[in-house]
Parts: sequence; structure tokens; C-alpha cells
Amino acid sequence: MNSKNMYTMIEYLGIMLLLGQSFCMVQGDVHFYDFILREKNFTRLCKTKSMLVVNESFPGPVIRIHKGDTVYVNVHNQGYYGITIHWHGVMQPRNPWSDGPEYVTQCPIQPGTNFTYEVIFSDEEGTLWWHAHSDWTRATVHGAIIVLPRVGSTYPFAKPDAEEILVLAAWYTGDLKELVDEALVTGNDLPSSDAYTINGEPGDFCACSNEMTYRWMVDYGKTYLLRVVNAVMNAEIFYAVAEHNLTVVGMDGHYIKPISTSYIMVSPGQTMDILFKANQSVGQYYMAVRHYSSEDPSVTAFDHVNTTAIVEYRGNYTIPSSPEFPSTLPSYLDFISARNFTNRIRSLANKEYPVDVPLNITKRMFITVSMNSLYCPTCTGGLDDAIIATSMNNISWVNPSTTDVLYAYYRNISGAYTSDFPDYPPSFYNFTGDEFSENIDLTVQGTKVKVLNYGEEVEIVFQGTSLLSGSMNHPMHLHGYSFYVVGIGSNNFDNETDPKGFNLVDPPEVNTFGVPKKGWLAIRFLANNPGVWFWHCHFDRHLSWGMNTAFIVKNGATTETSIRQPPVDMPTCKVPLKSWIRSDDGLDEEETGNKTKLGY
Ligand SMILES: *[C@@H]1O[C@H](CO)[C@@H](O)[C@H](O)[C@H]1NC(C)=O
Ligand SMILES: *[C@@H]1O[C@H](CO)[C@@H](O)[C@H](O)[C@H]1NC(C)=O
Ligand SMILES: *[C@@H]1O[C@H](CO)[C@@H](O)[C@H](O)[C@H]1NC(C)=O
Ligand SMILES: *[C@@H]1O[C@H](CO)[C@@H](O)[C@H](O)[C@H]1NC(C)=O
Ligand SMILES: *[C@@H]1O[C@H](CO)[C@@H](O)[C@H](O)[C@H]1NC(C)=O
Ligand SMILES: *[C@@H]1O[C@H](CO)[C@@H](O)[C@H](O)[C@H]1NC(C)=O
Ligand SMILES: *[C@@H]1O[C@H](CO)[C@@H](O)[C@H](O)[C@H]1NC(C)=O
Ligand SMILES: *[C@@H]1O[C@H](CO)[C@@H](O)[C@H](O)[C@H]1NC(C)=O
Ligand SMILES: *[C@@H]1O[C@H](CO)[C@@H](O)[C@H](O)[C@H]1NC(C)=O
Ligand SMILES: *[C@@H]1O[C@H](CO)[C@@H](O)[C@H](O)[C@H]1NC(C)=O
Ligand SMILES: *[C@@H]1O[C@H](CO)[C@@H](O)[C@H](O)[C@H]1NC(C)=O
Ligand SMILES: *[C@@H]1O[C@H](CO)[C@@H](O)[C@H](O)[C@H]1NC(C)=O
Ligand SMILES: [Cu+2]
Repeated sequence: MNSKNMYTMIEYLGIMLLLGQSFCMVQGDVHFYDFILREKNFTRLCKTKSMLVVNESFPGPVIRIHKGDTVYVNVHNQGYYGITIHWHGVMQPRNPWSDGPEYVTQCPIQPGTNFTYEVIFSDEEGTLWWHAHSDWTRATVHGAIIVLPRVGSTYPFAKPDAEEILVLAAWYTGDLKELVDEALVTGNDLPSSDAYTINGEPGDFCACSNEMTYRWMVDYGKTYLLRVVNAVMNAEIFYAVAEHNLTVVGMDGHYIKPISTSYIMVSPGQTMDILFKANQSVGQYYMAVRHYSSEDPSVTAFDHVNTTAIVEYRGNYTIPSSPEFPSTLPSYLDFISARNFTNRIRSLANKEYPVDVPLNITKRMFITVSMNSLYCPTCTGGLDDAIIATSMNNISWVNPSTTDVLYAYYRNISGAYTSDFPDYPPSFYNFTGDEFSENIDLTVQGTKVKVLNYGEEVEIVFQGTSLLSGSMNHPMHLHGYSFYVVGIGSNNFDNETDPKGFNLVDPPEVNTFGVPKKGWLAIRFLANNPGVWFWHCHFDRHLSWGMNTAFIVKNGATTETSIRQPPVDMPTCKVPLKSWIRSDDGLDEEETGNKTKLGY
């Protein structure tokens, strides 16, 4: 046996050993799904357009499994562009290979090819979702994931009689890819949606829509589990049902202390599990969705549509000329209602569902999340000599240009990224103030990641800024982990007094949570999942402008604490990679001139 064969043999044995171990660890079932990605025509708001969807459906198919199962999803790309899929909220222990964000953990699945994701479930239970993680394709490529309790166990509440999935999304009548590509090249504002949808339909208040309004049939007396997914691209959402209160019992794949409420506010990326009791007079009731804007009240360029679906009781009654609209649905700028709801979210934190908040913090980071400008004297977009950007600690993320970060890390290839994402912003100032020193809003681009040792107990305080009068909520999403929200507050974070108020008893455990407008958010997690994990604002417009970075969590000392082997058929990278580094090409002189105040 020559040395090459010997090596192969050892590698083979190693893989067998690994497989052996992982089979021992697999407690749940294994499922196989096929996703066929293809363009299809859809008609909404009186206009027909072709768009990319999975298996001809919008929203896409549901993945329904039990806690701890493993799912193989073979994604067949029959579209025109490369694409990736992310399994939002699935922690994927040791398996960043199947996480999905393009140019971070993989290169896109090219048209005409397929790639099988191995989606490994562990602690998650409740509702999650999957979505494309390439450009803005997630607008149409998304669907719900339902994680039922393990076989033989049950919910921490009376078993509901039935369940109902509600996927909230944004509808754009134009060709979204064209609109986004053009805006990114010119530095102009990114598009607003034309309506929101509930399970694919905008509802009775939208043109050419009332024939197709989504109807949900209920039986009087039954309790339903609503599984709500906010798949909207760029908006936090208020949701309510006329004459019916809601009991929120879960969020982001973890149970919470029940919240009885007449409305919810759900950020993009978040999912909620809600008990709904059909115990009002039999009849028909609207459920409604409305945009919540945390931006400056002068920003009015957002989707104002009142999206609806109908809750229809089965039975013999006179059908009303119009169902009742929920009077409890807050209005567009109702900051207090939004904050009031968010502040009530708490972990169950009991014996069966304990919390495990890191208490011995070994890594502290303080990170500003900000609207910025990026110097570009030749650009014609929104600002003088500059275009809009976003940043974290004043670094505006750009994807690597030769390969993805995970591949470069795993193969020790230099040049794709740097490991110097800073723990602090370059300067401290009155972040939530009204006046700023000149040019402090200028940011720089970079592909900087933060490297963490295995087992580090991490605390991050995200500080919102008011640069460019652009203070607003930023729903931050971390891949590969859930985190505890230990603190949330207004104004500048005070590192002496604010930590005294941290909730270490029953903080919510989530994967996406808003850094509040003119305020801060403190989170904690244990870095026990080795890999490359993207984190970013879940407003796609902010993601496109650079409010992103990645953690590299190093391997621990053992195989069980190290990244798994890559699949043999990872999509290969086509160099040079497409990137959102903005060029001076393709500028359109007509885009200059006076504008109404831009929304961010
Ligand atoms: C998607 O469509 C393919 C081809 O029709 C089918 O084999 C597959 O089972 C479908 N997948 C889902 C999740 O429905
Ligand atoms: C899709 O719609 C476009 C026009 O909106 C039309 O030209 C095209 O033929 C349609 N394609 C299919 C497959 O129906
Ligand atoms: C999936 O891709 C593999 C190559 O990675 C190829 O051998 C196989 O035929 C493809 N399957 C389908 C159904 O296209
Ligand atoms: C909903 O809850 C509020 C506050 O607890 C209560 O005032 C209201 O009557 C409830 N509405 C319904 C329809 O049960
Ligand atoms: C309907 O159910 C809710 C939740 O269980 C309860 O709070 C409310 O009082 C009930 N209302 C009626 C009219 O029975
Ligand atoms: C949605 O409903 C609110 C409250 O009734 C109303 O003020 C608003 O104008 C409606 N939006 C649209 C686009 O009609
Ligand atoms: C519905 O109610 C009406 C009036 O109460 C009655 O005449 C009719 O027979 C009922 N229909 C059914 C199917 O029960
Ligand atoms: C906010 O919540 C408090 C109690 O937590 C309540 O007193 C107040 O009325 C609520 N405000 C709104 C606008 O709902
Ligand atoms: C806290 O972390 C430090 C550094 O890793 C370690 O030396 C110390 O033993 C830890 N303390 C506790 C109570 O776990
Ligand atoms: C920051 O700016 C706000 C708004 O102008 C002001 O109210 C606050 O006092 C300032 N804070 C500090 C520490 O200067
Ligand atoms: C607390 O914040 C101040 C700036 O406001 C900074 O100088 C100091 O280093 C911070 N302390 C810690 C422990 O981060
Ligand atoms: C831009 O709009 C402002 C406010 O409407 C107006 O005062 C100003 O004259 C406009 N400037 C140009 C160049 O049109
Ligand atoms: Cu944001």
C-alpha cells in the first residue's frame, strides 16, 4: 500500500468512525424532500409576472418533522440564476456546510444542477422556516418548517385541536431582481413592496384580489395552533384577528410564557406559535396585517396596504356583507404598542424547559448598527458624493470575491476575508443624539469576521445609532445559534448601570430580535457550535447595504466539538464571484434631482 492509498484508507476509516458517531447521536427520524426551483407565472394586483418558486407554490412546501429529526432536502435549480437555501433557526450542530448564505458558507447552486442539504434538528421545537439566501430571491422562495414535539412527548399546553400555518410575505408587482440590481448599482433606494400577503394572497382591500382572499375555516369551540412566519422582506408587521384575542406560546422554535394579547408585532425572520380559540359568535372575521414603521415619521414611502384573510366559522348563519375588521390592529407608527408587546416576551424557564444563560462572560462585544454613507463621488444615488450604506462597528460587509468564507477557512486559503472585525466601534459618541460631527456617518467596506474560541461565553450589546436621521429597529439574526435576549433599553447603553437590570432569569431564547430604535439590545450565547455563522439585519435592504458579518467559531478539542466533514458535492465557486461592491457603471443621470425623504 503506497502512502496515498494509506492516507485514503485512514480518511475512509475516519469517515466511517464519524458516521458511526453521528448515527449513535441521531435519535430522530430521517426524512427526504425534493425542492424543484423553477419560474412560474403568478397574477396578483391585476398583473402577471414570472417568479422563482419551489414546486410551483407561493409560499413553498411545508417541512413537517419531529424534534431531533434530520432532513435531507435535494434542491434542484431549474431557474436562471445561482441560488442557495437557508434553514432559518435550525442550529445545524457542527454542520455549517448546509446553512446556506451565499458566499458565506457556500457558493450558489448553479442552474441545471442540484445540491442536497442535510438539515440537522436538535433543540428546536415549534415553527421555523426556510428561505433562499441569495440576493432578494427569498421574497418568493420560502416556506414553513414545523417541528412537532418528539414522539411520545407533548406541548407545554393542552394539545390544540388543529393547526394553521400563516406565512406573511411581501408582494412586488415589478421584476424584483431588475429593481434591486439597478438600485444597488446606482446607489438609489431599494424597492418597497406593493402589498403584503397572507399565505400568498393580499386580500379584499387590494385590486383584483377578493376572489382569491385566503379563507380559513374553523369550528366553533376548537382551539387552534397558529404558526406565523414573517417572511416579509423589509418590514416589521402588526397582526390581529377581529374579536379574538391571541395567546402567544412560542417564538423562533422555543416556547415562551403565554402572552394573552389582542395583536402581535413580529419582525422579519421571526416565527410565532399562537393559540387561537374559536369561541366568538359563529360568523366571519378578518385577520389583518399592517406595516409597522419604526422610522422617522417623515418617512412615508412604505407599503400602507391593509392585507387581510378571513376566519370563517363553519355553520348556518347569515353571511355578513363584509367581515368585521380588527379594531385592535395598531397603526403604522404605533411604537408604544410594538414595544409593549415585545417587552412581554419571556422564556418558559421551568423545570422541563430550563434556561441556560451564560453567566461567566469571556467575550464582550459592543457593536453599533447604523445607517451610513459610503464615499462615491461619481454615484448619483440619494446623497451628495455618496451612496447609502449600513454597517456594524462601521464596517460595511461585502461578500468575498474569490470563494466563500467557510471554504476559505476550512481549506486555509488566505485573501478571502480578514479576522479583524472589531469588538468596539472606532469611536464613542452620543449614538442616539440629534447632532453629529461631520463625516462620522462615513463607513468603509470590508470582509471582516470575528473569530471565537470554542466554548466562549459571549455577550454582545448592539447599539442603534441615529446617523442620517436613520434610527429604527434592526431585527438582528444569528445563524447557527439561538441567543438569549438579556437586556433591551433606550438611548446609549451605559456599561455601568444597564447590566444591573439584565434579565438572567427568564430571557427569551430566539434567533432574531430587534435592536430598538434609538436604543440598544444585549444578547448572550455559548459559542459551542463550531463553524462559520453569518449574522445580519433581517431587513433585506440593510443586508444588501452591508449590515452583516460572520462569526468563525473554532473547533473544540474533540471530534464531537469540531466541524463535520464537508459533503463531497458542495457547489463550486465560479470566479470572479458576483458581488454587491458597487461600481460606477450603469449610472442613470435621470435618477438625480430632488427626492422625497428616503426610507431606509
Ligand atoms: C416537489 O415536486 C417534486 C416533483 O413533482 C416531487 O417529487 C416532490 O415530492 C415535491 N416536493 C414537495 C416537498 O412537495
Ligand atoms: C407568463 O406571463 C407572460 C406575460 O406576463 C407571458 O408572456 C408568458 O407567456 C407567460 N408564461 C407562461 C408559461 O404562461
Ligand atoms: C443531481 O446532481 C448529481 C450531481 O451532483 C447528478 O448526478 C444527478 O443526476 C442530479 N440529479 C437530478 C435528479 O438532477
Ligand atoms: C381581549 O383581551 C382584552 C384584555 O384582556 C379584553 O379587554 C377583551 O375583552 C378581550 N377580547 C376578547 C374578544 O376576548
Ligand atoms: C374565548 O377564549 C378565550 C381564550 O381562552 C377566553 O379568554 C375568552 O374569555 C373566551 N370568550 C368567550 C366569549 O368564551
Ligand atoms: C388601512 O386602514 C387604515 C385604518 O382603517 C386606513 O387609515 C388606511 O388608509 C388604510 N390603508 C389603505 C392603503 O387603504
Ligand atoms: C339554516 O338556518 C335556517 C334558519 O334558521 C333554516 O331554515 C335552515 O334549514 C338551516 N339550514 C341548515 C342546513 O341547517
Ligand atoms: C403598555 O403596557 C402597559 C402595561 O405593561 C399598559 O399599562 C399600557 O396601557 C400599555 N400601553 C399600550 C399603548 O398598550
Ligand atoms: C469563568 O471563565 C474563566 C475564563 O475562562 C475561567 O477561568 C473561570 O474558571 C470561569 N468561572 C466559572 C465560575 O466558571
Ligand atoms: C444625546 O443626545 C440626546 C438627544 O439630543 C440628548 O437628549 C442626550 O442628553 C445626549 N446624551 C448625552 C450623553 O450627551
Ligand atoms: C464602558 O464604556 C466606556 C465608554 O463609554 C469605555 O471607555 C469603557 O472601556 C467601557 N467599559 C467596558 C468594561 O467595556
Ligand atoms: C427640493 O425640494 C425642496 C422641498 O420640497 C424645495 O424647497 C427645493 O427647492 C427643491 N430643490 C430642487 C432643486 O428642486
Ligand atoms: Cu436593519
